[in-house]
Amino acid sequence: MKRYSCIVVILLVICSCNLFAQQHMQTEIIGNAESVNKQNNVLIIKTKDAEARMWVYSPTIIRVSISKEHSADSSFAVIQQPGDNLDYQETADEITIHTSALTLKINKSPLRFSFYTADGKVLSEDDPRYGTNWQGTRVVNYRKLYKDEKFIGLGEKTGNLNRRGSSYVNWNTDAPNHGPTSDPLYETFPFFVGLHNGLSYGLFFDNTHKSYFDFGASTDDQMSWFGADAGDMNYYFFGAQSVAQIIEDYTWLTGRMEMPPLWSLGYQQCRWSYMSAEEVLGVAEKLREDRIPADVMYCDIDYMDHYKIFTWNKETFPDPKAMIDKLKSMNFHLVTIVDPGIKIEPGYKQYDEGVAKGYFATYPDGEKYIGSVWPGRCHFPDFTSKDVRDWWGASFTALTEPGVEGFWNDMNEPAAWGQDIPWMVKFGKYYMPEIRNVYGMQMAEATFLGTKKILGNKRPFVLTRAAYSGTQRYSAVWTGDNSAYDAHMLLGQRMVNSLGITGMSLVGVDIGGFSGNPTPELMVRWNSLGVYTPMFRNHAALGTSYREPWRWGKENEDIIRKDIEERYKLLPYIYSSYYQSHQTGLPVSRTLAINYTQEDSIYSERFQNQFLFGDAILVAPVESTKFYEDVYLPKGEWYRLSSGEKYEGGREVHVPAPLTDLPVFVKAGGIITMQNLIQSTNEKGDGVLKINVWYGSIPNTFVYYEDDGSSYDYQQGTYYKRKISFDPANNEITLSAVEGSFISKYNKIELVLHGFKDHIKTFEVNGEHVKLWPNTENGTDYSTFVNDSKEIKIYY
Ligand code: MIG
Repeated sequence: MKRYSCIVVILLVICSCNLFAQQHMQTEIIGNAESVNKQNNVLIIKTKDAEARMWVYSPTIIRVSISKEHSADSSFAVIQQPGDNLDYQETADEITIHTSALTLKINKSPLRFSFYTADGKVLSEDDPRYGTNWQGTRVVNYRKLYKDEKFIGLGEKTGNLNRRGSSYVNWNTDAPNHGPTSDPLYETFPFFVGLHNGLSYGLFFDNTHKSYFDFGASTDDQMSWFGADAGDMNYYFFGAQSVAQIIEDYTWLTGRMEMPPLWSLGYQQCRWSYMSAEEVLGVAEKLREDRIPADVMYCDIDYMDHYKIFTWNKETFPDPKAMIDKLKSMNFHLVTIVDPGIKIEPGYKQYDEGVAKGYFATYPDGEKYIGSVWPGRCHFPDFTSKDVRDWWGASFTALTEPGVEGFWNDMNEPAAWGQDIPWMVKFGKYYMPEIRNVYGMQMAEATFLGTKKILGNKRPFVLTRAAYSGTQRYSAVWTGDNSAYDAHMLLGQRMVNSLGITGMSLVGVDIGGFSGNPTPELMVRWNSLGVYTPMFRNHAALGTSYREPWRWGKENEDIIRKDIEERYKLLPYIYSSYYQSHQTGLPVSRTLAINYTQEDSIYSERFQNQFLFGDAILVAPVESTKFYEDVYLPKGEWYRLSSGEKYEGGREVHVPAPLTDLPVFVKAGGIITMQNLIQSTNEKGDGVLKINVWYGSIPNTFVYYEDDGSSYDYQQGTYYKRKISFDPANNEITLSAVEGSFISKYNKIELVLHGFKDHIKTFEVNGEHVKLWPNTENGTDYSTFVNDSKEIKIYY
């Protein structure tokens, strides 16, 4: 009884304190410009209580940072510096910053910011009444909302492609049972693209605190707003006039992915958990035996000794090196999981070292924070410190020495049972609320840079669950614990497409659904979609039914095999698409909003899951219970990949969608490089590169890219790159001279022409008549010639 009354008293005190705080939590408005001055490349405007700073990063990127204190100015996401020039004009009422592409008009009283194109069209403006202000430590920006305005982006978020009328919170969270509307999830990407009046702009709110985005959901559709619990109103405004260019600018600012190891693009087999070396090897052997192409096996948490990171269970995995050698001899690579929590156990290396060096998160008085996760009671490394990251990175020798090449970072929201690490816990100089959203990214950075160093000239593969803007520099992501039902499969696809807008190209979902048990139909359908998912991984939770391809009966296994085979045939195209991500930031899976921004139908709930896979392929996801589907084909002409059937776009079509044939289309003029079947990316294959071109009336180009798929030599020019151009007006297909010093593994080229029949008059390769063969099976025409590195001109 005494104890209870004590609690009641404490509660009363807390409540009244809260009331008191609320009464005194005023809305502070930003006020008027009182002074304006330029210091080098930054324009500084002071109001009574705040200060706004502006920098020009490029003609299409202007940064605005409004603060009451402007202490340290650092970013986890941004890797660029502002330009060294800034032009502005000042009148009695207004200050104007101009670039060749963008105008920022700043109203002085009250201080408001509005962005225009260079020719004066409104892109986006502060709400004239409220603009930026504070409520306590919370900083908020209210913006005008235009009648026709749509919003896309925010990365891994549930809900619709068009985020108008929805609101979201960024607070990295372990969300094991999330559904199609849950929020927040594991990752934070505070970047969105606004679209209205045929115009586009992007906005990146670089603030790591818990943040909020409301696209008219809670304002009677009068304003949109975003803000954070604390920190500065610090945003980058992007004014490029295409979604693709905005993505290019955003990834210029926050970085792009390196070339991934080719093996990571093959089929990946995972499960929580394959419990022993025997089981891992058994699954790998069965994949080979059944001739299911595959490249990757995983070890989930049970390979460890009592879940202690950087250890192996001596009973179930007695000789990791022997196991991995065996896997390698079968052309498999191994990925192992690591969690951040370090078990409290004197004598355990990482625990002893971490304690000795003070590498763990603490309470304000220096006492080490303890949270419980899989290993039991744990401490958590402070990944915001470079020393800690280096230490963590170097610890991977325990995994790399026996031969692990892929590193899966889980539970890094960070998750601990109870899911609410107290706010007063400190990571170096940061309190929990400021660091939570970047913790996973910092762990991924440590893992990537550490393993890269250990592996020498070999590319590591890193996969992380939690992330923040910029994570594409270090790691792939997956969408966490999804569930085995159709709506979740479709949600996953939207999240993959949305992550692409925010710079994450190498993205996967658990094919088959992590929680629950898929029906055979769902498994088959989801696997067929997995072919066109940037990272293709089959994974399942502890206690669920087994998901491997042979678990579904012979007939279904045959469909699954055929689909995985298609993935392997497409790898020369997929790998080139990753080169595009590496070069420009454009993702491999692209919401149609990137290329067909102005076609309204693509935002409808019926078609919003569709996407382009690379430049030329359009995929329409279909539930496992439907065998016909309505598909919206954007303007232009399209061919069904499986049948060659031609469709006029700019309209919806009703097409068959049996489990054996997901609706996949190729754009007229599309160029797709393929290879003949291999069982793993380690296999050399038959040396034939198939260049497929689908006839169309509009010229097109494709950059074909190849390198050794595993080293960093490409950064020194050891790659093979050529531009393939299709020019229907001149009846020409040209392969430019090869750039780079890499020798292609394909010594022959097979050119496959789809739908060209009526347009072929002759067939010449570099001026010489060459035989063109009709393929009666699929109606294409093909010809084979030597893969010469000089320019190759084909005339038909
Ligand atoms: O508390 O390592 O999302 O992919 O299989 C669950 C076990 C921990 C969550 C991951 C999931 C993984 C599982 N992990």
